[in-house]
This record gives sequence, structure tokens and C-alpha cells, in this order.
Amino acid sequence: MKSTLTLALALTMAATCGSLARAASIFSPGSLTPGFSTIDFESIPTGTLFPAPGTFSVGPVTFSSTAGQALRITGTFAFPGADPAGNHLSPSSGTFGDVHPLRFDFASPVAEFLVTWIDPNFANNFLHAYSTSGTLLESVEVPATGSGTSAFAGIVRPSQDISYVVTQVAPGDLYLLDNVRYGAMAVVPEPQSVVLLATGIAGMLGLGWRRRAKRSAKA
Ligand SMILES: [Ca+2]
Ligand SMILES: [Ca+2]
Repeated sequence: MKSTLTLALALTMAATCGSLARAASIFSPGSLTPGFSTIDFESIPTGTLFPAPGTFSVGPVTFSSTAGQALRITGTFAFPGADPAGNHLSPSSGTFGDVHPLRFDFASPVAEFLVTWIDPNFANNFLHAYSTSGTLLESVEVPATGSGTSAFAGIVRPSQDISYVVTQVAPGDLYLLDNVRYGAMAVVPEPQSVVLLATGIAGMLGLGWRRRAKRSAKA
């Protein structure tokens, strides 16, 4: 019985260790699971202002200002580096003096996301991922690629536990967001490992049943 328990434990570990490595910062769309969704803000006319408290939804994602300020869709910048194109989300009413943190909520928790952060001049720009209960799960720092550029930043998790994301802005750094990519697919455990694990458990249960049956036959 001990050996079958060891086998089951080994199978469980084999099934989960690959996915634990997924809890990580990512800096490229290629690191997302294929089939992810993208919000590119192209369906909202340039110049649209969402007045204070600044909240709106695109599909299952709700964007809001953590400071209760206005949000605006602009089409001003097309910086190289990542992939900004067309419209993007400005965390301000349009005057560059009131840039503030943004929050985006997923209607149901996701396992991974990636954004295009436009104009990261300085270090200390972050994206913080939170659970449904408001626990900080993980943070990623946006690469400071410099004025007039854009950079990718995101997080992949071993399970679908990211409920919302909040930006942290480096003091004095203006920024915009575009191409909010997100995926609900968590690859834990891999299908092959599930089959192996199920086979191991079934075998263990069968062995236990046969032993009990033998014992009761002897008694
Ligand atoms: Ca866009
Ligand atoms: Ca900037």
C-alpha cells in the first residue's frame, strides 16, 4: 500500500510541477496561452470621455480609475517598441496633469494577462494582480524602455485566480494602456498527467479492494 501511495504522490507532483513554473512575469504575447482575448479600444471613438468616477466596460472587462477620476480614449500616440496602434486608454481627463492609477476587473478570474504600456520613461511602473478576496497575488515591473516607446508587461499564473489588476505609476511618468490581453485557460495539470494520476488512483483503490476481499474470504 505504501508503494502505491508513493506512486500517487509522485504522479501528483509530476502533474503540478510544470504548472507551478507558470507563476511568472511575462514580457511578450508569445508567453500567453494561444486563444487569449485582446481589448484594443478600437470600438470606442477617439476622444470619448468617461467622466468621474471614470468607469466603463468592454466585454467581460471593466476599467476604472482608482482615484475616481475621468478616463479617456485617445489616439494620439503610436510609439514603437511593443504594439500600440489606433486608440488607447488614457488614465486622465486629457490634460496630462492628472494621470492616475487604473484598475481593470475580469468578470470571472483569469490565469494570465498582458498589456501594452505606452511611454514607460522610468523604473517603478508596476502592474499588481489581485485575487477575488483582494489578496495581492503577484506584481510585474514594466520595463523602462524610455520616452516615445512602449513595452509589454503581464503575469501568468498556475490557476485562474486573477480577479483584477491595478497599475502603479512612477512619480511624474505619463502613460497610456493598449491591447489588454487576457486568457482564462490554466494548464494545470496537463491532460496526460491527469490520465496517469487517475490510473494510479484507480489502481490503488482496486488493490485495496482486492486485499480487503482476500482478508474477508480468509476470515
Ligand atoms: Ca488600440
Ligand atoms: Ca511616460
